Amino acid sequence: MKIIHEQRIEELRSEFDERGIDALFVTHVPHVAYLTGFSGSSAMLVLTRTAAHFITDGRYAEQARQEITASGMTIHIEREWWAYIQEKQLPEGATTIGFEASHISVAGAETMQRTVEGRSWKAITGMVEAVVMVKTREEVDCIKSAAAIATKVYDHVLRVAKVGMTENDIAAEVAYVAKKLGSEGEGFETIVASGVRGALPHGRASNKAIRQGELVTLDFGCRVGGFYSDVTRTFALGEPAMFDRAIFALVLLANETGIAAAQGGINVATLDAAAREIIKDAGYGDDFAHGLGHGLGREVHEKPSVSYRFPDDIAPVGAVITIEPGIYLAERCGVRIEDDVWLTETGCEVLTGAIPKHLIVVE
Ligand SMILES: [Mn+2]
Repeated sequence: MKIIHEQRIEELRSEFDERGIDALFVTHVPHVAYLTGFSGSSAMLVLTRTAAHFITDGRYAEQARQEITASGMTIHIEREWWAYIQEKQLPEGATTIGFEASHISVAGAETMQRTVEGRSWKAITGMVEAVVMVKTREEVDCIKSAAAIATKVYDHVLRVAKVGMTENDIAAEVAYVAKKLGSEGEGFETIVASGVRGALPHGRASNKAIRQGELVTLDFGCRVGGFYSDVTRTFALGEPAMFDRAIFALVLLANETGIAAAQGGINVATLDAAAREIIKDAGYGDDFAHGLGHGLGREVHEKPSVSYRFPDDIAPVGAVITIEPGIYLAERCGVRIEDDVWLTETGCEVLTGAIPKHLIVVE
């Protein structure tokens, strides 16, 4: 991993001229992790053309020394980062400093610019994102391990689910089993949306009891080595209505069509359209009210956003993205089916392929 951290830093430096900067402050902690391997929750990086300074506080001193292996990286342990940077006159020799405009508060940026004196500033967006979008095999192996846990969790849910259980009961099983199987954390609150609540794309589990014949949409994340899997499956408790089955079949076809179209270098709006067309053609275009997917890695939602909203964006070879079409029908039902895929030159590797996605009817 040492090599990849150094490569990513070199890639960032190679864009300094184009961006009009001669130093970069990386303040988004997941980005710091992608560039250094550091797994703690508080750190920043100061990059110049020739130097790399990693700054964390005393809680992480030992961890930083263990985890940071990139050569040429100086570790600093300090609590008041801006004052320290000013005192040490970092970044050495830089006149224009780029900072991650999407990852610093207005108050934080004001303090930074007031404390670090005598430099000019440039708000930077999307620069680190573009570099860390491309995942290494080791990183993808972590997502695969997280997906393997998800496979077992879903199998467990199908074995214990029964009519009369609440959505919270299901969410509790997911949390318990995932943790027992080695998941480091959930990443987001587990979504369990049954029956009419299925119409809420982000319906957090509630105290609603699940009734006979209802569809249940389960969306949950597991984490291994700092990397997430993000999976949605829809199953039925007892035989569902023919109509619900038809909606399910449509979403499954859209999911499979999206996966078949997924390929490194594809325009995200084109990929979104491939799956969306299936749902649109059937007359449910307005009921699929979100993008097809999103990048996945150290964060549950990363770039690229796989959506019609970003017609200029490309999903590069090496990106891990989700493919998650859904149909949400108010006062009726909802279905979403989500897989995680790693984009290659010729197509994609499905990382969640072991998790059954045909309509399972739990009796
Ligand atoms: Mn997702």
